[in-house]
Amino acid sequence: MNELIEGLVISHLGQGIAVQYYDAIILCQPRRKLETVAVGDRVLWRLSSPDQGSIEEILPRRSLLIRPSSNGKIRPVAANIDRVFVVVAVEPFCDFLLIDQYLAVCENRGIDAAIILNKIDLALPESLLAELDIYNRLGYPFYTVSTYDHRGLDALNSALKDQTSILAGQSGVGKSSLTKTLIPDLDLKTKTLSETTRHGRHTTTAATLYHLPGGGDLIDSPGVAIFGLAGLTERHLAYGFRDFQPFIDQCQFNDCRHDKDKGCAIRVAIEKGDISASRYQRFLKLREKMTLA
Ligand SMILES: Nc1nc2c(ncn2[C@@H]2O[C@H](COP(=O)(O)OP(=O)(O)OP(=O)(O)O)[C@@H](O)[C@H]2O)c(=O)[nH]1
Ligand SMILES: [Mg+2]
Ligand SMILES: [Zn+2]
Repeated sequence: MNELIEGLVISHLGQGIAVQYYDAIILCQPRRKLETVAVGDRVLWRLSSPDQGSIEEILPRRSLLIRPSSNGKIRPVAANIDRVFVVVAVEPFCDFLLIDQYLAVCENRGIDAAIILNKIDLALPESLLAELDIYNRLGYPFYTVSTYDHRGLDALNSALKDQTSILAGQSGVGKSSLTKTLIPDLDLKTKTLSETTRHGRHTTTAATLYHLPGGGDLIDSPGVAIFGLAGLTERHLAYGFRDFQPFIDQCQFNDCRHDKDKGCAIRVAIEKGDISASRYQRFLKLREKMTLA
């Protein structure tokens, strides 16, 4: 029997799971009945053939992002994440509903969150900056960058140090461009990965973990659906709005839906300007989306 070895899951590939062990990347299959393995998982694996492995165990996770899977269950997508960086850009249009959704998930899962505005080499509308400033005032770190002229990348690099981060956001905002800019020898690593899998060209179809030269890991993720509100209740959603938290317990009724309810402290806070009306409108929209799902 081969001995068990600890490794790090860096990507899901069509033919299996890429596990990193020192400088090697080993294509592994999960053993039968193992729960779903996620990018960022630390696992125990063993060699099952000269160049392939079997994942025997998932080590305890310190955080987990999930999404609904096709069979109505939930599926883990990324594990051991310290911070989610929500990437938005001057174009395509900034999807604030998506930002609020990501932040609400992070708030509930005990994962830090920050926002990156990319493509600041393009003309910046004042209204965009004003709306994004709301998040900064709520305590979410805010980075403005351009992968074209490299503005803001030093500050972002320092923020990524010594932790595991994931880039999330709409398709086309520049997550992969940022990853490539921050990790100069990325093409080399991608090549190693494709050689291991004999899969040809690498595209952002699966979340992939890379090591940053200055320390820390960065996961580039595909498109929007990397994680969602799966597993959260209406109550969780309200709690997920950080600006609501101080007021939730002050509502007159325990089961307040913060809508047309009598004595709702959230609505009073909006009238006083303590909660932004646009955030509140998006809360209502997200809640509707949740009940439809
Ligand atoms: N003007 C400008 N364009 C950028 C910048 N960064 C990336 N782009 C462009 O934006 C487009 C999308 O970039 P990607 O990095 O592929 O976007 P992504 O977020 O990885 O997209 P998905 O993988 O589909 O989720 C490309 O055409 C890039 O050249 C930037 O700083 N400024
Ligand atoms: Mg990409
Ligand atoms: Zn209320």
